[in-house]
Amino acid sequence: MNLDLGSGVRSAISKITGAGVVDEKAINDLVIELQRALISSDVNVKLVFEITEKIKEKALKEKNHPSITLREKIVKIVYDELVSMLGEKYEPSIQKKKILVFGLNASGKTTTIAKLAKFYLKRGLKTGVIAGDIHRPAAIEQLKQLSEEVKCDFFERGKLDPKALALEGLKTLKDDVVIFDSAGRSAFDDELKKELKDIYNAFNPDETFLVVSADIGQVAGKQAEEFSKTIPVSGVIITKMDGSGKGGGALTSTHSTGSRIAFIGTGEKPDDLEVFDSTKFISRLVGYADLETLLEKVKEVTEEKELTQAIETGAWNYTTFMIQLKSMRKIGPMKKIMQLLGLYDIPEEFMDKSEDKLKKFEAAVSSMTEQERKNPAFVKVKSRQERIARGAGIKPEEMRELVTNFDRVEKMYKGLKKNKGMLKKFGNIDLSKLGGL
Ligand SMILES: Nc1nc2c(ncn2[C@@H]2O[C@H](COP(=O)(O)OP(=O)(O)O)[C@@H](O)[C@H]2O)c(=O)[nH]1
Ligand SMILES: [Mg+2]
Repeated sequence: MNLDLGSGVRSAISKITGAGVVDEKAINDLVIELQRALISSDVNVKLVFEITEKIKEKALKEKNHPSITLREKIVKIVYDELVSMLGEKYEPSIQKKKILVFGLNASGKTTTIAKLAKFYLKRGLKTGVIAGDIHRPAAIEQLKQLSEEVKCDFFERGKLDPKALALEGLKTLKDDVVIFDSAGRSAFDDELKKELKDIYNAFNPDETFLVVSADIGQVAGKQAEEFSKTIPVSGVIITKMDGSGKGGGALTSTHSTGSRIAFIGTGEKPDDLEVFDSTKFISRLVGYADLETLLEKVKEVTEEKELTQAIETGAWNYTTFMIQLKSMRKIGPMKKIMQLLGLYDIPEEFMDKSEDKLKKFEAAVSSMTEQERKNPAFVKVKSRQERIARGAGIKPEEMRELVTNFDRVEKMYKGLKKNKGMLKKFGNIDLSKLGGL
């Protein structure tokens, strides 16, 4: 099964956001789906069970904050646990420095160096690269071409010994940022270890980046561990995140073996590099720009359900009324829909409420007490209306207008309820899809 991690995680979360009731079964469904998504992205099975066990425990035991729904709470728990699997955000220092890049053959070192050069150039630092892969004939030419493409300085001395090359390169290049492209091997052997140590001592880098391809999944962590026994690894760069189904394994194993992820490569072009930020990464994986948007989304879903319930039962209160007003504002020409349904007696004033009036209504509803919102009868009391209007900063007649409108809507839906056929017709319409009408 080739399950993309993002869609797997989204599908898992939908077991909660889309569930009729959030009960133990819904939580189990979420956990099973999440396990499936993570394992198929090559995340270590033991780690997956640890994480999902924690999610389950917190989801069932942790108390709800009064203003957060159970759904929101669970989504947030999942989000937090996923973020914790990946470690902290990397913050690249924008200053003069020497960077040594290393890793096995074809992991993406040379491509990544062009990306890094572009990254620092864009931030106003003069950048140059040293062609240190002297074992593969085409490697020097590849780096030369890339450096022309990103417009950074380039240094090579053919097959000169890498130690001498590092020293000469540093003397010749007068750049703020100097990046050394080292040779890989097909495996991590003694020859490579010795060469890396020599370069490290001669070049004396401020940062050392190990490049691994996402394709190797969990092996990334082991590799980082091995390399760091030879020279310090200040950060791991995981390339080919765009094309691999094993990215989850590469990311989590790197963090769990004690290395930090510095950048990720997301394509072959010099711009396809991202500073690694676990929070942003997970937000995107989950499918939302940030958690606030996520929570907002969850809220909307819940509101939609409440609204449907109010429509079906005819039991309105000021909370559902407000949701109704907001959703109508999104839909636009509600009148047209109503007419299509054969409902002509919608109060004109209600349909044509201006933005301004809507805001006033919203202000009024928010200065009601919870009790008033749930029991519209309370709002009929004049002294209460006066208090609400004062709290909302609106005129008493505007407050009365709100109450009148509420009564009309309630009556309309009660009428609809009697006409079951019509209600069914109405219920079958997916309001969210009518935005373009
Ligand atoms: N799709 C994709 N391809 C990449 C990425 N990084 C590198 N590559 C490709 O991987 C191959 C090996 O890259 P190269 O930089 O030559 O690896 P090196 O041997 O470690 O220097 C090349 O075909 C690159 O275009 C990436 O982030 N995404
Ligand atoms: Mg190379």
